[in-house]
Amino acid sequence: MFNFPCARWVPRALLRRNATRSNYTVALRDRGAEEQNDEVSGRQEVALVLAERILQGEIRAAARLMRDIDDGFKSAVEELKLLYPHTGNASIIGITGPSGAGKSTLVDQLTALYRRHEKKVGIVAVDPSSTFTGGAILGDRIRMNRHAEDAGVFIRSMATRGNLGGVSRATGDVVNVLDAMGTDVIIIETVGVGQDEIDIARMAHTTVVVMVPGLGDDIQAIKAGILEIGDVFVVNKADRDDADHTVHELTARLEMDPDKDRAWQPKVLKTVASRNIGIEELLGEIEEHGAYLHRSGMIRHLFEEKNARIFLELLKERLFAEVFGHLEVNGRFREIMEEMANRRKDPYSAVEEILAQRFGPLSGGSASESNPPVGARLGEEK
Ligand SMILES: Nc1nc2c(ncn2[C@@H]2O[C@H](COP(=O)(O)OP(=O)(O)OP(=O)(O)O)[C@@H](O)[C@H]2O)c(=O)[nH]1
Ligand SMILES: [Mg+2]
Repeated sequence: MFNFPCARWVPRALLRRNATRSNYTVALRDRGAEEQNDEVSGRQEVALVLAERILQGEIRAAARLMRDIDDGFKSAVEELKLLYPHTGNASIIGITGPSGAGKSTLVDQLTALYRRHEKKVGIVAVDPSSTFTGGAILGDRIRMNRHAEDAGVFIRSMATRGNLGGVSRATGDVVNVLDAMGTDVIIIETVGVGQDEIDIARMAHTTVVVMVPGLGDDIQAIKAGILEIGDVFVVNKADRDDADHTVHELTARLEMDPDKDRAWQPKVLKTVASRNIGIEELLGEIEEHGAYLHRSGMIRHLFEEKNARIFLELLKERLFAEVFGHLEVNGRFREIMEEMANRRKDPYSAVEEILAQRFGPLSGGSASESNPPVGARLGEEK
């Protein structure tokens, strides 16, 4: 029922010890050799130098760490700890919108433009609804093919896997790897439908919501959430007749926003991504929003919110794993389920007992009364 990834947890002290022993000969082995020598100790030594290599901008090391993140290897966490001090420099742009709206085409064009400005670009294409071999992801790769040979562009696809913390955490980790590697601009593409996508969009400093003509008639049906997260709106496929109608509808809908007096007023732009029309204006508006974030101090607020979210999520996850792991191993979970089924134990007392056993007497009586769960509080923030 509960699936914890079978990660190879490596004690930190051990990693440190190996740190002094390891050298670049180990690091420079190719992937095949690394896999053959995939004993826990072998992987640690290789893993250990990944962060160093990433900080020197080595793409292959970054790709390797991203695979480890995807596979849920806990050694990846050690690398992420080393990289964290070097993050916080990249501009992070989220591109979201319905399937087939032309997001990847837009990302491809934006990337070409950023490259002309000599910016290093990282692209993370996330498809939470697809399995790993999803065609959409392959499509993303193909559409961005022209950047494949460019060392200044790094493309990574993410899908829902058995990750601890889910696709949104893994995406955040991948973004941090790119950031630490010295990537100037990181573009995250998601299909904007569910909570996962909204969580991912909240990682971005600037979120671009992509719509297409025809959605205009249906605009009431567009999830309010999507409108709230947009800093810039794009009506792509503006080569179609009804583009102006959609722009009009979207603008009207944004004006109904109760927060419309906020300092940043999202604009609605038109693009024809497939013909590279409107891309410079879009990039200009993204930069304008970035400048606004810095000018107004909002960027600090974004970082604080993001940091709080990540910290609380991790804390929740680790506490849960810490407590539940024991319960499952010693069979206590089963017993509690039986006691509850027989009405001999209520869930409130069961949880309080378990927590008291693990952490000592609880302060302030029932946790559920005095302290709303962190997740609930976090959810209320927005
Ligand atoms: N007519 C027209 N077609 C476009 C435009 N932009 C993209 N397309 C086409 O629309 C199709 C979908 O484009 P993608 O870039 O893959 O769209 P996407 O939003 O990334 O799709 P998913 O990742 O599957 O959600 C492709 O066939 C593109 O060539 C445009 O401005 N006009
Ligand atoms: Mg796409």
